[in-house]
Amino acid sequence: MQLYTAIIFMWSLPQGALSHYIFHQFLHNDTIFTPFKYIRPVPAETPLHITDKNDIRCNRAGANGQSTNVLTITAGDTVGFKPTFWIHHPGAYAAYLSAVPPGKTISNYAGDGDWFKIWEFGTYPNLTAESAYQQTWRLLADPLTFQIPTATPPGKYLLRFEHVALHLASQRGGAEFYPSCAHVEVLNAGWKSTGLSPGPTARFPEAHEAEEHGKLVFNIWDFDDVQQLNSRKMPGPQVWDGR
Ligand SMILES: [Cu+2]
Repeated sequence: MQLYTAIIFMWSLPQGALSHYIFHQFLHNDTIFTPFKYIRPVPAETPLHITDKNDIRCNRAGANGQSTNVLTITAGDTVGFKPTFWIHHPGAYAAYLSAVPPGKTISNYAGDGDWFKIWEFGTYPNLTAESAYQQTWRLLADPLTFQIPTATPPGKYLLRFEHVALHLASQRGGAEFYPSCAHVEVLNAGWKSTGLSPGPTARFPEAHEAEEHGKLVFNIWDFDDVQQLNSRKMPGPQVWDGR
């Protein structure tokens, strides 16, 4: 109980009292790259709020693209994002792809097009009201890794990683966003079009602005609501099923 109280206190500290974090290192299979290699630069660790509008796409200046590095990867590969500091805010994680539209380059694409979700992570499974918080939320300094779906159409994409911190989300505007965008070109030799585009898709910040109660305005300190997050009431659209 003492640890529980200490953690709540820490999460409740005013901004600036404790470092926040950003996701600044990209991972591909067994390699972790240097900060901002393949990831658009992020100028500060300060979290974003829904009022930050278009910056929610790729984090402040990153929305306009500055990195010229594009990493070539293959559908099915493992990729990941590593934070600058241990993640101390409970919340949800997701990764999205958005194809660079015709007439744009990967560097000048602002991320204002359609995104489809390829991965998400909420709480660890089998949550009970008695679970310790470390066993409920993923709160580590390790990279978060996931797979590029094997059915991903080949092409150049912005790969958007997002952590939505929910510790202050019991009030509208309280959710904190920690997005980062990587530049990737996905190869997929065996790919055949099904005639369908990956989806459902969403746009940012519109998707998050429209999230109803229980997704972004959400009291994680109410265990009944935590149970709902555990049952996949996640921010953003459904994960693409790969078809
Ligand atoms: Cu913080």
